[in-house]
Amino acid sequence: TPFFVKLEARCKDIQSLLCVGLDPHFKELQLPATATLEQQCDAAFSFCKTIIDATLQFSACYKPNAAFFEALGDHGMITLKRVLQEIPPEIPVLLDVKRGDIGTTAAAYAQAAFQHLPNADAVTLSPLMGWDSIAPFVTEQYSHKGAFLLCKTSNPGSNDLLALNLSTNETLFERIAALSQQWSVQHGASLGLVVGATDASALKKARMAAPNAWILAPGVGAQGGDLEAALESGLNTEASGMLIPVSRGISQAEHPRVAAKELVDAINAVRDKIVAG
Ligand code: OMP
Repeated sequence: TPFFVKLEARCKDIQSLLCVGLDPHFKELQLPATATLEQQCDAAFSFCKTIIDATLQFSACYKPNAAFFEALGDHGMITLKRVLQEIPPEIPVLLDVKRGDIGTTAAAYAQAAFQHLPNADAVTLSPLMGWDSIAPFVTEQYSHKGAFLLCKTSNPGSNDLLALNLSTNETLFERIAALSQQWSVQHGASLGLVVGATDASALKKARMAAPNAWILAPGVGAQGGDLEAALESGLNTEASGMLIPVSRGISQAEHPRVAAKELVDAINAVRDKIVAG
């Protein structure tokens, strides 16, 4: 099944655009500073499993960030694999790796993601090196996989480069949005965009440049993004086409299940308002 077909089916099935982040920050594992790597891996696994179990019925997609597992060394990758095995097969998994390199190297990164973690359905990528750096993740043997391209990220530094004006009278991030649509059509690739929920105006512009793209909009919760404004700017004409990833906003809540449900309800309230016109 192509990635976006699987994602759309899941979103419809449970009426949710919430993407639950699995980011086992060391600080959240409640371990002493002297904990061994093995203890950290065990705690990271339990942390993720607790979040998965609490949010199963609300999660359209899970997004583990590979950084927190790579930080745990050899055993970290095994831990990541174990975490992915806890996710039921009908729920898409977006592996957050933010790769971007020349084609041959990108092919090795694609293998690292999809060969060794077969439950990963899609990845995050930096598009700044162009189509040949993206192709290995979403064509040929991986043509059923998906990729979200960093377009206008949620962090303050995203204005340093991504918001610059080009001589073509558009910003760099708008060019990325338009290019991703072009690549999707030209190569039959499943490409979405990452546009931070911290910048509603950028979301509006990215949506205009890529009317059909799935947009992943991080920044709700710990980074202070305005959920309603983000949705109003980024949803497509069918009040869909957007995933809201939340990591700390769920993991640090007193009751992750309640936090996830409240997020889904808040998202759907905006969607209903849009549908009602
Ligand atoms: P919280 O702020 O705790 O919800 O975590 C945000 C997650 O989304 C982290 O895993 C980030 O790496 C990721 N993220 C951003 O915060 N900003 C971006 O622009 C892009 C991503 C991402 O690609 O997911």
